[in-house]
Amino acid sequence: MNKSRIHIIDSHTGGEPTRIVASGGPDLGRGPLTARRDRLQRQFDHYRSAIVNEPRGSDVMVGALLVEPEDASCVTGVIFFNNVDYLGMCGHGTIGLIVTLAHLGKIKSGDHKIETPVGTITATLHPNGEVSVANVPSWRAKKAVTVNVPGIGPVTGDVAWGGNWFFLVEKHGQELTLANADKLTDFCWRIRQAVNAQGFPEVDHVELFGPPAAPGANSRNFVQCPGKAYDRSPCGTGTSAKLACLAADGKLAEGATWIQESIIGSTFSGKFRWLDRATGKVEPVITGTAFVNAEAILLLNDQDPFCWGIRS
Ligand code: PYC
Repeated sequence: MNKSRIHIIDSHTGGEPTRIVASGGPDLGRGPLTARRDRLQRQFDHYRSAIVNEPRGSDVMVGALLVEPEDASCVTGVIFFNNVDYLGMCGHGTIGLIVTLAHLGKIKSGDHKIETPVGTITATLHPNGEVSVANVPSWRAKKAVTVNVPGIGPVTGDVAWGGNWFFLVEKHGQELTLANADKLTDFCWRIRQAVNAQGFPEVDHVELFGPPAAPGANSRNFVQCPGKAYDRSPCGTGTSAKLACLAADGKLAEGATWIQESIIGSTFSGKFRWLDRATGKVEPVITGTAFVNAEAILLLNDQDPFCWGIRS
């Protein structure tokens, strides 16, 4: 019997899980992270499924494979993935990654550069345990796009990049409560199909906004991830896309704080700095906390018919 072993460390960031692959993942060689992400997808996608899908994981789990960075000044490179595909960046996952590296004794408080397939970011571990992520440049690509959603009618939102592509909707008539999650899931999925069909095939996250419940928060969101699960955290890349839209609309000043609440009541704080007013590009900085909650060895037994996960 052939059993390979993968060392994983689980954490959650505002309720959203991250599974860091510390060792035992496939060897992707060297070179740009985009090429290594493509290699993972083409040749080793069964590892993604084995690590995050059932029976070891769940639709909510985000995986993160640590790889040697190209730039030696970076603490690591990372490729994020989920139940269906690969993510460009992941904000909650980066906060989980930093807390995990500290748990492993690999970093101390201070700034740490990390390579991702969509650019290098800087994460700061604060002495109080909070983590700030200075994300990749973010911007709004299109304001007020109206799509006709079958079974719903016209829905208007902005298309924005925050390390992943989002469709951000303010006016939707939905109640953003956890009890309503199934309905919100169906609602967002229909919107995504319509947005993809109507000229934005790259959009794979849908984000609804509504009034906050948490004291001091500016807004609550419901974020649907590419594989239909909803983000339990306020979504770092989604909050980055939101900050880009707020900046473009002049609704939030450079350096001012925005508190984004998730559907389960956890919060991130965000700020931005202008990179280029002409193109609307900002550098968002997202701050949150994560907790390591498991450390384990995954056993890949080639006699197990579901060794590589249940794939849809
Ligand atoms: O925090 O950026 C994020 C994220 C993306 C998907 C799930 N979480």
